[in-house]
Amino acid sequence: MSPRTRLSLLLLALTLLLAACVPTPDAPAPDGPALEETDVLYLTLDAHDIRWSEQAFTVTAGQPVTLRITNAGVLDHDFVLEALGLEAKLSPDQSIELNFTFEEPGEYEFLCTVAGHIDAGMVGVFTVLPADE
Ligand SMILES: [Cu+2]
Repeated sequence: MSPRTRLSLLLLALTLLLAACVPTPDAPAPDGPALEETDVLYLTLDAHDIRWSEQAFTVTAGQPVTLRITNAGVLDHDFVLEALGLEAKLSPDQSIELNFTFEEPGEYEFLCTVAGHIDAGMVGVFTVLPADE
């Protein structure tokens, strides 16, 4: 093996070694704020014609909630949680995500205000438990 070939092989080996050290793009992110996302409570709610898929949720005061609402019906619906000032209209097939936190324990009603839909049963309740329990 000539000295020149030997040098080439050495450079090749070094290149491969360096390539192995470069982090891949999908490597896990270092510890950070992302960890706190595990504290979020993910809930789903579907609007059908004419009822909610769920009529009762239980959450804890101070716990961040992400509620994904999908209009699975053919009528327009809306979601109103008056206690938190939340209002969202949903066309058929539309999905939305609402992020909110109940600060105080209690019972909080949610409903669909489209005419006749409350009477049909599009009303439900969040029961919020004290954080200490
Ligand atoms: Cu409705």
